[in-house]
Amino acid sequence: MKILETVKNCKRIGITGHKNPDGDCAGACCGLALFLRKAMPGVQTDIYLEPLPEALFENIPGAETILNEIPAGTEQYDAFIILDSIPERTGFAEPLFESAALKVNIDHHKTNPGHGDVSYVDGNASSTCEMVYDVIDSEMVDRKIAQALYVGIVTDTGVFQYSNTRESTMRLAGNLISYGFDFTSVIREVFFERTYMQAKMLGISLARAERMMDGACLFCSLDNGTITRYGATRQDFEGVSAQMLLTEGVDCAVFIHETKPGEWRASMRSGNIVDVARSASLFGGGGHTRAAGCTIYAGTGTEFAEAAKILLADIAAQLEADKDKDLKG
Ligand SMILES: [Mn+2]
Repeated sequence: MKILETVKNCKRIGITGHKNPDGDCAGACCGLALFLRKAMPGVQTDIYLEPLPEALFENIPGAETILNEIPAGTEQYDAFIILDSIPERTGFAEPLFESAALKVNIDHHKTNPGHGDVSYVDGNASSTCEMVYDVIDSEMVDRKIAQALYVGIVTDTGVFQYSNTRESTMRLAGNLISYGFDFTSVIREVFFERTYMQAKMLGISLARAERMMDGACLFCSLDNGTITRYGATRQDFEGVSAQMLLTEGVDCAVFIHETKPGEWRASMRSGNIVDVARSASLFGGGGHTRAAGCTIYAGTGTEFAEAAKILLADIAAQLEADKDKDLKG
């Protein structure tokens, strides 16, 4: 797929990603928008996303042009592109996709069946940013586009440590840094640096985490009372499950926090065995084999405990099945 062919003759193009945008989603939206604005100068290209965390806003070129709401009187788009997401997860911009003349969907989540008139889904791609690089014309890439896409690759590969990192991912990253942006500070600010509140919430989560399944699973849940007492919000828990996974002997980390009363967000990471996308799908969630999430609606503590039991039973079953496989050689 080449995006310029797909959207040729379009005069108004809209782009969005998923709710609670991360580096890949925001980097892909901005990178693609910067390219389209350059390649199709007479065309209006708008980006719709929820407000970005500060580190992403500061490090993704083009982020200052993101619209956080639909301006009054916005007309139908000739083409509307959803990146790194399915339509249901896009949030406030979804009606713009539904009403667009041409609907395009580009995503690397293997659970996405593909939506719209033209879709490009590659579950093996490290990131949607890697796929965006594929669909744009490489000779038009500049330092800003390169940096936006680099942010997404760094985010979704955990700075090239996750198993979704391919040789082609490294080659592309090498190509992107040749445009000369300050990749050292990009990596630090986008991936490793935490806000004070994030550091605090990480500390609390790690202190409360419990080992299960002979130490192969690390589990932590925080209820809304605890979270509001500290004044934390969802973004303050970014990276907790990934950090939990770095504990010796752990193959699966499950971090669940109650975002608002009765609504629990589960974030899961795994090392080599557990397919957390499968476990997340039990509650209508999804993601990748090694990183996935879902939302659990449970009004009472008992309801939540029951739901958590179902999730953990699936993880235990997968670990058990792997053990059997080992025994059989
Ligand atoms: Mn992604």
